[in-house]
Amino acid sequence: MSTSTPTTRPKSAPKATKKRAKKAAQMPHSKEVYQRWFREMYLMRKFEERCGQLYIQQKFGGFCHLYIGQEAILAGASEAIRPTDRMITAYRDHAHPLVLGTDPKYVMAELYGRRTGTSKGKGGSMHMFDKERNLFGGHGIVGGQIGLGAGIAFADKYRKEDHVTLCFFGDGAARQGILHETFNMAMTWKLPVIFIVENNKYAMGTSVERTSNVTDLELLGASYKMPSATVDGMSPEAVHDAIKEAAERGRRGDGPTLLDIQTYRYKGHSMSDPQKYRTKDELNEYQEKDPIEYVRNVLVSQGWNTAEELKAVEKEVKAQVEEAIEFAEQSPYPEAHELYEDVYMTPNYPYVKD
Ligand SMILES: Cc1ncc(C[n+]2csc(CCOP(=O)(O)OP(=O)(O)O)c2C)c(N)n1
Ligand SMILES: [Mg+2]
Repeated sequence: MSTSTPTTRPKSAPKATKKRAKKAAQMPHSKEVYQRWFREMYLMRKFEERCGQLYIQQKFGGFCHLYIGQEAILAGASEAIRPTDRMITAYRDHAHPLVLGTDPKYVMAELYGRRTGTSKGKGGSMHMFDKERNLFGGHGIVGGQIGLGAGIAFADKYRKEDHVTLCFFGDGAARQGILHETFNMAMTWKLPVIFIVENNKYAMGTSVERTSNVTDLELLGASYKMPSATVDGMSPEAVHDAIKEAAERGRRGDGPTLLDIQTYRYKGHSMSDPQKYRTKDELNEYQEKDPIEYVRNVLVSQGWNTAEELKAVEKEVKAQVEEAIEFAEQSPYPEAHELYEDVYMTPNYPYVKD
């Protein structure tokens, strides 16, 4: 099997990212943070590029929604929260466990439907969970996790624990009715939840403009007087700052925040999307702002790393991804009887009678 990967990296480092990196004489974060961001985002990107290839080779089935292009959101978010905080998201969820530190081999094994996967091979691409790292999935029902996210925050508030829940959903999910009921209750009860729209401009092939006369999603918080902001999702720093502020608000007991984070997915909605609804120019516009190239330029222009050192990091990450594939392919499938296990957590669940 070939290990060469198609790259979503622009051929030459785009001018825009160079300019952004050089302009900042004093960077807002330390060398270590930018180095971590580089490794993390490169891992998300390479892992997903390989997922795309493996899916086409029919190594695993089901759905496969790639996060490529949106990595700066998770890089910025993970730097702004505590390990005890919670995350919940939709089906575009392979990168979330990776940024939280789940070993890529368990994520890959889940994609392969193997028993060693994060959901014991019974969830697949859309249902990544990691209890230890407080990742509450991976949900396929568009918008379903909006209510669940508020529920997790409710539980934390009820137990007087100072965790914050990051509830991610798409621009399409933002149009679901559940958002309004949840926003109302979350504001009434001042729940420690951050509603994060990963606004990649499209819900499958439907643009934000085609969905509503209100295209500024930040305004969805207005009827509930929910503090809201629009954030540049191609900038890990901007995402970090917005989430840090929102997390502090939640922990202070001042309730939820809505963040409309502007991003872009370089690939189609899923693997079977001909992408007729958008232009190459639009894609190029965002690739010019590629967050991995931006962070690479920061590290090199600040003299924190040489280009060669970053190439060495890329090599390590690629090897890690290949190891994950190897692990997944060597792992067994679950047994048939396992279908009936892990369905309910509580043995004497009071609402289910034999
Ligand atoms: C309740 C429900 N309706 C429709 C679908 C089919 N569907 C799957 S993904 C999707 C688009 C959602 O887009 P968005 O929320 O913007 O997220 P993105 O895929 O862009 O990350 C739709 C309509 C679904 N899974 N669930
Ligand atoms: Mg979308």
